[in-house]
This record gives sequence, structure tokens and C-alpha cells, in this order.
Amino acid sequence: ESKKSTRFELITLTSWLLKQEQAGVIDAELTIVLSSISMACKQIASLVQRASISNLTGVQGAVNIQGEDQKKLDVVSNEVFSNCLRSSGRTGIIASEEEDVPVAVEESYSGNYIVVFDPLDGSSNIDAAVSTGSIFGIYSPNDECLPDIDGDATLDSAEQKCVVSVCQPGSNLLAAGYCMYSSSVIFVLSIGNGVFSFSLDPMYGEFVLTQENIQIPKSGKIYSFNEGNYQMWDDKLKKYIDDLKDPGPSGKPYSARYIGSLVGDFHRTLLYGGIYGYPRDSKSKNGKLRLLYECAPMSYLVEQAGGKGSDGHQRVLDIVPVEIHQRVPLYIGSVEEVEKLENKPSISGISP
Ligand code: P6P
Repeated sequence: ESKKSTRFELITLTSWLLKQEQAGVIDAELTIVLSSISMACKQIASLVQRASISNLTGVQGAVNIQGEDQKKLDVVSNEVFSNCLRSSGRTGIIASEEEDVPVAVEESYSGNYIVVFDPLDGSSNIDAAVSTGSIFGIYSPNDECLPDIDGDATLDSAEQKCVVSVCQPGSNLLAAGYCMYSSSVIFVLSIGNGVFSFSLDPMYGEFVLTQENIQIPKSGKIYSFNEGNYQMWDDKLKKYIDDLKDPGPSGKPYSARYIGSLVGDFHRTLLYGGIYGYPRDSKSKNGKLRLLYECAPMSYLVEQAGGKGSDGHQRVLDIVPVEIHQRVPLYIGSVEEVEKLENKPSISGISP
């Protein structure tokens, strides 16, 4: 009787995407967009790994629309992402954290997909070689969109229409994901049928499937907030955090873990459970994180993994952005921890 070979089957991201296309889950165009995004992430991974060798640490010397000092790698990563999307020939509009307004892809050969992204989130960590990541979301085509065609970085009515078409609720997302640049480079993706992770094998530069249909634990024992802002939070939130620190009958309080990089903090929360939060506070009325290319893609992923993404009152995916760099408070993670926060009676009587 022939011995069945126990060949270990490596499934690369490329072959996984082709299988999804053959199964009709995504079309060929979206397959190409996702493949071009993974190419961008591989290039950024290499740039990040070698940042201090190739003098790519430090600031660019410019300030972006967020009012943040742009790091050299912010600018380079944005160019890498934009170029990969342009050359895919399947993207119509790109909206980046690093661009003031949505940018049209050349009319000559382009598709219709709308891609929103933060090319290098957490870049303030680069100089200390702490985890960073790229975050992206893909919306359905919308060919009424004529963004900044005259290139004068101001929006006329047609261009304004484009901002409207880019500003879709996260519930419209066709796909979303991130690539985390950490002790390993991990590409996490959902196309609407669960969350899958692919680790970059440096031996031959391919993302290899490592986890299928990731499910976030229903509850966890880790909370991830920047407690340096504690005094600026409202009473309801202070009470919530204080309760997590209460050892209680088990004698074990929650653990605090905070990297200060959304992708790293989210990835740990996705796998281990618990809650990540970036609340509003007296200094930032809507919190710090951007709805379109940070909160919505992460909320899409966490819901695909059986968790919740909330702004404290409503589902993040239900929020319709009114401008592309709009900020919202974010509470994301295990159902138990997020619901406990949403249902906490506001002590001061004034809901945050
Ligand atoms: P803070 C990075 O700048 C970022 O946008 C997220 O990646 C991260 O979670 C957050 O800001 C950290 O902000 O105010 O705690 O340093």
C-alpha cells in the first residue's frame, strides 16, 4: 500500500487569493489590488528593517495635514503604497493619511476600487525599532468620482463629490487588513469570510498562511490604553479602568499592555483578547485615531473575528465619515470588555 506523502503544504498569499477568486469570493480585479498591497507591504517591511542602516530614521522636515512631523519613512511608505496601487491598474482613488485630499489614479489605465490606507502607522516608534504597521481598507468602485484633477490641492464641486464617495461607512468595506512590522512581518486580511494571517518567510519573500479564521476570545485579561491621559478622561471611563484594576475575588486584576502603535496593540488584542482603547479626552474631543483608515478597517477585522469595535456609543462601522481625516474615539476587542464599557452608566450624567 503506497505510503501517503505527508508533504507539508505551504499556502502563499498569492495562491490563497487565487483560490478565493476561483471560489467567487472576490473578483480578479480585487485579487490584483490585494496582491499589489501585499507587494507594497513587503517593500515597506524591508525599508523598516533597514531604516537605521539606510539613514531612513528621523524626520522628513515637513508637517502633514494631521499637524504631525512627517518621518522620512512616512513619506517613502506613502510613495511605495501609492505606486503599487497605481501600477495595479485596478485602483481608481486612493485616500492616504499622508495626503491632504483623495488622489485619482491616472485615467490612462486604472480601475475603480477605492483604497484608503495609513502607510506607516506608529511611525514615531521607528527610531526605537518598536512595532509599526500599514493599515488598509478597500471600498466598492464609484466612477462618479473626479478627485483633485486640476492638482491644485483644493476641491471644486466635482472633487468634493469624490470626498463624499471616499467617505463611506466601514459597513461598505469589501476587504480590510494590516501588515505588522515586528519580530515577524504578519499580513492580516479579511475579504468578508473570516480573518486570515500570513507570515512573511524571508527565505523566499512570500507571505505564507499561518492562521485561518482567527476568532478573538469572547473576553480577555488585558487592557490597552494610554493611561498618561487618565486625568483628562470622563468619570465613566475612569471608573471602567479602575474596575479593571480591581483584583476582585480572583485576586488577579487585568494586565496593562500598551505599545503606542495601533497595529501592534490591536494584533495582540485580536489574538489574546481584552480591549484596546483610544478615548476622547479634554484635549482631543474626538480622540486621536482616524475613522476612515484606522478605526473602520480595524473594526471590520475585529467583527469578522467575532469581536466589537465601538466609539463608546455606536458601532464604528455604522459611522459615515464627513471628511477623510475625521477622528473618532475607539474601543475595540472582546465582546465582553467592549460591551461592559458601552453599558457603563455615565456617573457624571453627561455622556462623554
Ligand atoms: P499616543 C501612532 O501615532 C498612533 O496613531 C497609533 O498607532 C497609536 O495607537 C497611537 O497613535 C498612540 O498615541 O497618544 O498614546 O502616543
